[in-house]
Parts: sequence; C-alpha cells; structure tokens
Amino acid sequence: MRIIDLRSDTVTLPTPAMREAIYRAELGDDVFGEDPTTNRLEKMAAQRVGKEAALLVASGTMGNLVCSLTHCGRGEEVILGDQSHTFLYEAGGMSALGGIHPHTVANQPDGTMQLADIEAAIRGSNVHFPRTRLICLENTHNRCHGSALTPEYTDAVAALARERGLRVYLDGARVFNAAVALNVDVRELTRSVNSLSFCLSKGLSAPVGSLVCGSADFIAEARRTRKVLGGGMRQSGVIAAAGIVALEQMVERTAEDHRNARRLAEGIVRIRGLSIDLPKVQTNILYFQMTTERLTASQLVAELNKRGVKVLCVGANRLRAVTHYGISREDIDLTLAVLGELMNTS
Ligand code: TLP
Repeated sequence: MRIIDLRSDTVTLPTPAMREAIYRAELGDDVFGEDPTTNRLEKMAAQRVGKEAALLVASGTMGNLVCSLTHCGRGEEVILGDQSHTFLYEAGGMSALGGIHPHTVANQPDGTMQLADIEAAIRGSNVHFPRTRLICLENTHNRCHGSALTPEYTDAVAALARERGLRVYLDGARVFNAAVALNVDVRELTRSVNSLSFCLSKGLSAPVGSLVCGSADFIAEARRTRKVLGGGMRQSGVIAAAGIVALEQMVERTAEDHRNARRLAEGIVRIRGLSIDLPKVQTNILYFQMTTERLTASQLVAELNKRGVKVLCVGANRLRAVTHYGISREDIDLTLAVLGELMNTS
C-alpha cells in the first residue's frame, strides 16, 4: 500500500542527489574548523540570508536554544508568541538550561504579534522585573496556519526593538517557504533581524540539520554555546553535503508543495463534515476542523491510517496536514478521495 505521509515535512527523505553528495563529501574534523563541506555550507547559508556568518546545528530546536542562550543571560527575558514553537514544543529549554524567562504575547491568526502588545510586554527599568533582551518571531508560523510574516512586519518589529535596545531573533525553520510564498528574496525576511535559524530537514528535504546565522561575533559566541550543549560535531560534512544540495536545488520547488496544500484545502472545503479557512492556507501547512459529531479527529486519523494516509491530530476536532517533496498532486487527489469516502460513510 502506498503511504501518503502528511504528518510533517520533517518526514522527507534525502534526494538521490543528496545521497550522492553525502557519499562524495570531503570531510575533516569540524571542531577544529577543518571540515571543508561544513565550512562551505556555512558560508553559503550566511550569504543566502545576508548575514556575515553561519553555524550548522543538529536541529531547529537546537538552533532556537543556541540563539536564546547566546543572546540572553540568566534572569533575562524573551518576548515570544503564545503559539510559537519555541514556547510550546521545545521542552522549555531556554528556562531549563539558560534560566531565561519567556514572556508570551498573543499570536494573531496570521502568526504576527501586535506591535502594541510587544511594546506593552517590554519591561521598564525596575528592580522587580526581569530585563527584556530579545524578541522572537517565527516565519512561517507553524501553529498559525503556516502563515508567512511579511518583510514590512519583520522590519517594524525590528525597528521597535532597536528603539528599545533589544535584539530580534527569527525562528525561520521554514523561512524559505515564506520567501517562496511571498515571492521575495529571503534576505527581505532576514535583513532586519539580528539572528535567525532555518532548517534543512523540513521542506528542503535534507536528513538532518539547521543553520544559525548572524554577525561574525554572534556566530563565534554561538559556536561556544553549541559546544556547551554538546553540539560540536566532527565529520559533519556528511550532514552539510546534503544541506548544500538542499539550498541549491530544493528551495524553489517548495512552490509545488504550496500548490498541493492549496489543492488539498480546496478539496477539503467540499467535503461534508470538514471545514477549513481557505484564505489562511499560504504555504505547505494546513489545519482543518471536523464539524460532525459522528467522528472525532483521532478516530478519523485512525481510519485514514488504515488506508495509508497519515495526518496529525492536533486537538479534539482539529487536524494538521503538511505537503512536501514526498507528496505529489496524485497523492493529494487520493487523500481527498479517501477523506471524502470516510466522511460520507461514517
Ligand atoms: N516542528 C515539527 C514538530 O516539532 C511539531 C513539525 O512537525 O512541524 N521551529 C518550528 C517553527 C518548527 O515547526 C519546528 C519543528 C522546530 C522549530 C524544531 O525543529 P526540529 O524538529 O528540527 O528540532
């Protein structure tokens, strides 16, 4: 049975070109700075997002953690969205390991935080308060329908941060999806933030890795933080080799994933018992609701599973599907057929 795995774009497997590049990668010890493939990827990544330097880390979670630990000291505060991945799904790493205080602000349905809300969250100078250091954005915004934050919004947050002496960090796990969806150069989404990370292992299909990017001084410090976390890797060129292919060959094709997500969403609209907010579907992540009492989301997931279609249950009535390199237009049509059949017969 063909398995159509829409649970996440993290399930993507390396392309044949990546496997070939991994096989041929020139390697050395990266903790000595001597892995030529890693050095090449880091240079390429920095240039691609318009920063001075970059650092390969094991995961998006590690990228976010390395950056918060590098920007903030113990007892200092980070302003971030209440629906952000870092706040919800990273095991409280910044508090657990860095003594950093997260201060949440409501995420709007489009993934932004209102500027007035951010401003209200910035602490004044008072012995009772933690010191605000950092504002975190997420683009695309996973929990907020995979929506893309615009360059104008990002710049406005950065301007506010500058005015108040704060730094801005971007969790850009899927920032290339945002750039492709908005049809802008990714640098427009990164130009005003102090640091960011992006993932190789999601829509770009590489097996492992994320890149932290920022000024040369910031990355030198981040390298130290990565070491503290046990993230100094040795012949990391085996990872970097696939990452180079990801950056060279897999960015523009995410437009196809966005088209497939749209096609899936347009099909879901027509299925009785399901509902989806169509205009919110901008990239490769879509959330939809069950509007029937006959079936719960987890029962639907179980039934879909039996038929080879995998989606994530993210609430009593809420599901998530993510399109990616492993999913074709035919897979979308098959998914819709299975969904339609289940909803009509159950
Ligand atoms: N998100 C994963 C799961 O953790 C839910 C997914 O399937 O979407 N930032 C954002 C915006 C993310 O969506 C994720 C992963 C991460 C960071 C963490 O990346 P990894 O999984 O590489 O640590």
